[in-house]
Amino acid sequence: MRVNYTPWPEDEAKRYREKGFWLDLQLTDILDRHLTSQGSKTAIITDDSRLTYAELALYSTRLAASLAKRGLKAGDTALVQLPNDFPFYVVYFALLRLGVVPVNALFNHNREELSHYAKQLEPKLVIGSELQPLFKTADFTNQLRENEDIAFELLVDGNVDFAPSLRELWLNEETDISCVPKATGADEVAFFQLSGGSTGTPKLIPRTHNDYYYSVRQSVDVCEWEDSVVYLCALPAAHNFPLSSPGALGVFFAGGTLVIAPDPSPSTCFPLIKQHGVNWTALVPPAAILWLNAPDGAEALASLKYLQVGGARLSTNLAKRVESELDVTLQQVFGMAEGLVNYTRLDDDEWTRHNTQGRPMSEDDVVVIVDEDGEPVKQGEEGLLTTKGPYTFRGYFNADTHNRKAFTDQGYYASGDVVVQTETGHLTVVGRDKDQINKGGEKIAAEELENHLLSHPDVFDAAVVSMPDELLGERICAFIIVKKGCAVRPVTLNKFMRSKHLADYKYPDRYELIDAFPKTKVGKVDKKSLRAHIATLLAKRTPPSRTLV
Ligand code: OOB
Repeated sequence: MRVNYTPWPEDEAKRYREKGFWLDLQLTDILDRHLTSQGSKTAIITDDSRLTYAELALYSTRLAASLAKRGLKAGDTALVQLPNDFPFYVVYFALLRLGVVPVNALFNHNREELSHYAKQLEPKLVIGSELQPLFKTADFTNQLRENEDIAFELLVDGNVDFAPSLRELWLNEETDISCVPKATGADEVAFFQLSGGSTGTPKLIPRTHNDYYYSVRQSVDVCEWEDSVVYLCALPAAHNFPLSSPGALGVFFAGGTLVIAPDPSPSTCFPLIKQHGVNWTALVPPAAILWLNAPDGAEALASLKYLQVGGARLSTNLAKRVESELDVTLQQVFGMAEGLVNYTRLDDDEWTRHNTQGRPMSEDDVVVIVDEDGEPVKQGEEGLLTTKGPYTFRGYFNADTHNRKAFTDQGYYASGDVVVQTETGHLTVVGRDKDQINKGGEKIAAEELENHLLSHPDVFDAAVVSMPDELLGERICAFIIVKKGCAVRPVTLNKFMRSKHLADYKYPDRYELIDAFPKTKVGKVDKKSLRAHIATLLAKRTPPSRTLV
């Protein structure tokens, strides 16, 4: 095992192989299987370029060869941050070919998140884009090398004088592609997914070739994709939803065409859908609301047959509106980067499509809904979702202590979602028992923000909770107890938080002064009552605290 991970128990691994779930194939097979029959078909369309399957395969092989020449080898790790554009996939497949294991940071991740991943992974390779200010100059990567005491190769997509240009490496026709070493085992970690997390430090999720390839094939099967699929990727490319549910990898597996949008706004997406005859896409609920509110939606979306919505709860009311106003069939998707993905099926009845978030995609997904003591609840009662299966991971990377909490004694992953299961096995997400905010599909760990807030000299204590928001579903409210004799203003706190260089979506949207936190019976901060408190203030339209004293 080159990159360390918690393997599946042997008997389960054996069953997944016997059932044909695990094929012992590399993820690169997703691409390479098409080369003889449809190499000349368009695989990717962006605003200003088109790539055939053959080009995507060739570019990724050339890049792999040139990285091998630079000394990178199977088992090395990489930190990659690229925007929604075709280089993301060239790099993804190049690293898979070499067995270099990347974490694909989201494009809005900032200095803090990237440094954190680098610290965990000690990457031998960093790839960035000049569209991201951190990679416009050498400062950030120099600091990274120094602070974390690591040495890595740096490639930048763009024209900078301190690093080689990424694209030139794959455009170089002189590259000797015979030097790409043979693929590594399908039981190896292929790449890391990012966890939304509920702890102070975001955790990495090792995904193997076997488990991920199965999740892609099974997703394609459930969605009945064929080579006629034209899918628009408008959500961040690295996210599990548009990458594999069935997402871009599903498109490549099915032999379809991937259209890439830089963002999910109607003004960006509608013309692309019209121009390229897009028939499938995936959105988070806030983007679906924007689409509903845009003029001429149904007309612009004439070619669109199916709209997936997931990442956060979609209300029944919105689910109905999506189908009636956009004239599409809705597919709800309730998934997690850790594994389990639930889909409503294309032939599910209207009630199921509008009121549930789907059912597990694999016959071997085991879902057990339990109460607070870990005892299974009766069918139809709400409880905590625990799960295991052929593509659900068995442990976060290098996080033994956290893993003991994240898994039950029987080895089931406890996702922290409160769900109800129907008789048909469909799940409705009714709440959450994890210290996380879900801001329109972006997950924020309360503890991560609390730690930053606590480092302010005038802050005595901090508790971060979600507050309701019409568009995003939830936003972030930070309750603050100020130290005796001190006074701070929300603007100062906001400035202080900005100096931490976090991803934009993580900054608190509101700060509230409080004298003391309400406590639960066992003496913990009672976040439920803080959430109720801020919801009441919002309902009464009470303006936020001006000064926290
Ligand atoms: C997807 O993955 P993550 O890892 O960003 O977030 C997982 C969490 C779930 O545990 C749940 O709390 C929430 O996001 N979630 C939903 C949901 N889909 C995800 N909550 C309510 N309704 C839904 N439809 O978000 C993800 C991964 C693959 C496919 C789709 C979404």
